[in-house]
Amino acid sequence: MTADVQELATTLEGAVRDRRAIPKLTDRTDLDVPAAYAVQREVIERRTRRGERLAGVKMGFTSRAKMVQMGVDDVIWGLLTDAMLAEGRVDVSGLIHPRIEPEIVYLIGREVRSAAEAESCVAGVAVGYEVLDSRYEGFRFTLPDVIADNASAARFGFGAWHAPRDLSNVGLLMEIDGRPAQTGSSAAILGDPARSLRAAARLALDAGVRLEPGWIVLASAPRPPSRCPPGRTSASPAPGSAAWR
Ligand code: 0L1
Ligand code: MG
Repeated sequence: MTADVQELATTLEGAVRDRRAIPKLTDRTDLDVPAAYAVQREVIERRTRRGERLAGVKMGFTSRAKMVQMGVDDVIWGLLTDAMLAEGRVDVSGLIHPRIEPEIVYLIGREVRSAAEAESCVAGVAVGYEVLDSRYEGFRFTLPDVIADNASAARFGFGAWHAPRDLSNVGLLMEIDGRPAQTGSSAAILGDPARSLRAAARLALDAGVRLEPGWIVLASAPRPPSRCPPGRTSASPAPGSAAWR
C-alpha cells in the first residue's frame, strides 16, 4: 500500500501525544526514503503551524558501525524546533523510552549556501547532548521508519559557545546526574564532525532548506545512546560545562 503521508504523520503525532510506542510504520505500509522524509516534514510543519520555530538540524547514522547495522551508506537528518531545546535540566518525563547521547554542536553564523562553505559559516562550537525517543516499539525501526520519525529527535541542550576550532579528534565525556555515562572521540563521527556539518548542509539544501544564522547543527554522537533515567535529568555537557579534552 502506498504511503499516506497525512495519516502516517497523524500516527506519529499520536504516539508523542499519548506517550505510547507504536508498531513501525513499515509493518503496515510501503514507505520509501522520499516518502519518509515527506512524513517527517509534515510532522514538523504541523509543529511550526502550532507556533514552534525551526531551530536547526540534527544528523544521524554518522558512525560506520551504525551505517553497517542499518545497511545504509549515507547519513540521515532531522529538523529541530525551539520546543525541543532544554535549558538546564532536561525534563524527560513526557517521553516514551528516552536515550541520551553527547553531541558536537555547531552554531550557524551566516546562511549556508553550499556544503563546501558550511564550515566557514560557523560562528561557534559547543558540547551538548541529544535525547532520542523513538516513537517505535523497542526502539526498533527500518531506515524509512526512523526518517519519518525525525531521526528519533526529542530534546537537546548545549553548553557555552567557543570559537570555531578543529574538532576532528577531541574526547567527549557525558555525565548524567553527575555520573560518567559515556566517553568517546569525535573522530568516530564520520572521521571528523565537520563532515557531518557539511552533510547537514548538503541534505538540507537538497531538500530546499537553508541553514540560517542562529540555527544549530547537532553533528551526532560517537557511540550508541545511553538509557536516560526517568524524570528530570541533568545531563552534562550542560550549559556552562566544557567536556572536550
Ligand atoms: O545520531 C542520532 O541522533 C541517532 C539518529 C538515529 C535514530 C536512532 O538511533 O534512534
Ligand atoms: Mg544525535
